[in-house]
Amino acid sequence: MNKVLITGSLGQIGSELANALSERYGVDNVIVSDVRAKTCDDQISGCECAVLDVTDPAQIASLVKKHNIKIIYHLAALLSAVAEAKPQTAWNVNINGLYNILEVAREFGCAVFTPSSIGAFGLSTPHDKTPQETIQRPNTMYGVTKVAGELLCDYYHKRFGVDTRGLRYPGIISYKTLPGGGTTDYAVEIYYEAIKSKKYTCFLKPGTYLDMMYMPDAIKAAINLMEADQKKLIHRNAFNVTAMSFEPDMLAASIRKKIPDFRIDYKIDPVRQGIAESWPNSMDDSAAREEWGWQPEYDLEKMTEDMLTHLREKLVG
Ligand code: NAD
Ligand code: AKB
Repeated sequence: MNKVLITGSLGQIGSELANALSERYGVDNVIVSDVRAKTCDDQISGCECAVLDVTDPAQIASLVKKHNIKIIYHLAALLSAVAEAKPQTAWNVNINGLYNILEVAREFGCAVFTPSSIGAFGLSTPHDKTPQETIQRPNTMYGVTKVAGELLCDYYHKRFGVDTRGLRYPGIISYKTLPGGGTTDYAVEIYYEAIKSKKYTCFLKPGTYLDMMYMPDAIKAAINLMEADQKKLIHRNAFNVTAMSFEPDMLAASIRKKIPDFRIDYKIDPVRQGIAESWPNSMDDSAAREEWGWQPEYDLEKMTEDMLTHLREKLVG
């Protein structure tokens, strides 16, 4: 069994991917890592956890060598809102961190999974049914790093034969670990507030459509792509994947079916509203469906039911 390293493992996606990979490949074959040390609040159990700053190439090389790592799920990054607040740090972590991972992968023969994002698109991109291959002129630091990351991964595959693969994730919704400071975070916060106080003040305007996906589908997509036959992967580093597209009022209406007196109001954050308006309303993910069989399981109603059930257990007991 090839050993797997996850970077940024204590974040929203990494904490759930770590458990999924441990179940699939065995805890002894998964090494989790993050720039901060694991605490008892973190949701990861079982596997060895290392402190690893991806901006330090020597630390990455040493960990990969020590555990004979052959597959890296590279999740360490700053998300869109945080990256707008700290653009220099975002460049360093998102670009130099990725470059360091790819260099180590080249040297030690590792396959690399790197998530891109709907943030890789911009205002001049077609917003409806956004094609797999289209205009990518983002105006955020997050988007700049995501487009550059897609291209860098393509380059390492073509020039050095590194088995790089990636997805353009939409907003990911989950109940285990809170999101790390993105534009789509409202779609997680709203469920917490629905349980806690039956009301939510949304920072995006009604009518702001964005692609979204429930965490089990996001984890399934990453694993299925990494296990896919590489001969079939034409768009290997930047597959559009989506499960649903909605705007805040639709999400509130879905919650109201389960909590009838839930209310939503609005206090717009101009930074995150601007970012959201530059992103697709809905993506075309037919390349992922054709090349490696992508098929989401959760739609809005099924996700709402599952989110509310689990959050009730978590917050109310
Ligand atoms: P997150 O912010 O929840 O977690 C990122 C983790 O990276 C954090 O635990 C943080 O401590 C760690 N980190 C930060 N700097 C680091 C460094 N220098 N070295 C090592 N670790 C460092 O993010 P996430 O939501 O889990 O996202 C993971 C990946 O998926 C990112 O590339 C993100 O852009 C992408 N993505 C996420 C979403 C989403 O909705 N969550 C959507 C699209 C793409
Ligand atoms: C963010 O909002 O920054 C992320 C993303 C869609 O990349 N959730």
